[in-house]
Amino acid sequence: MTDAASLKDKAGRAALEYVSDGMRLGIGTGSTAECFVRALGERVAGGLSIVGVATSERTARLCEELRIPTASLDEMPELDLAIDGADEVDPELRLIKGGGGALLREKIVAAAASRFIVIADATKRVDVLGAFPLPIEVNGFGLTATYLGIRRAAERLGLAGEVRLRQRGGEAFITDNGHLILDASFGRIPNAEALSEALHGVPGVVEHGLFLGLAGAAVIAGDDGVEILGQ
Ligand code: ABF
Repeated sequence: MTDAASLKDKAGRAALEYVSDGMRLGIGTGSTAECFVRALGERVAGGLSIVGVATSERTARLCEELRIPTASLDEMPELDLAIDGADEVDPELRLIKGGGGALLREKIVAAAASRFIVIADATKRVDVLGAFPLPIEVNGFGLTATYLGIRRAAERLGLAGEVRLRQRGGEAFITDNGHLILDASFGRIPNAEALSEALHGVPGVVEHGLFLGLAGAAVIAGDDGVEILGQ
């Protein structure tokens, strides 16, 4: 049985196949994305010429440490490729992301790229999204009102479950964008598109972790090797 860390590394390294000289690259957050960044750093040290846009302060620091050239999305608003991890991947490449708290910048960067490729170990593959609690980034003003709006929107779709404020070290987790995150344990989400639309209609919701119609392919590393979903 291959351990998760080596599967993440395998997925991260396999994604290098999609990177070519001169690319404008969206670079994701999380441990699998970190494997990709470290492998990318080796290639940059070997002469690969790319410029990256980081999706979190943490990723930006790692790129700086590895001497990977970066720019802001404002400086480079059109990207050739984005590579990022995920918490769940379904057969149609719908994703749940945001376990790392970077979903807002990750979604903006993924949408700014001509091609978005997900990297993950095989444990992230699901038939139907929802076992992983859905991260919802909220403004924080009138938090309870937003919470109630989220619950009502979900209930109208037949979804219910605990919606918890994400904490870190006993304090509310604050995203790089100064927002809060509510993690919604709705269970199986049979119609992710309907839930996505409903959540975007709740005042106070800034963004959520359903990434729909964004990923063109997924590089999935399992015990039997690396599988490519999509193209
Ligand atoms: C980030 O990576 C998040 O969107 C996602 O939650 C996380 C997955 O983390 P890991 O790769 O560490 O499993 O992109």
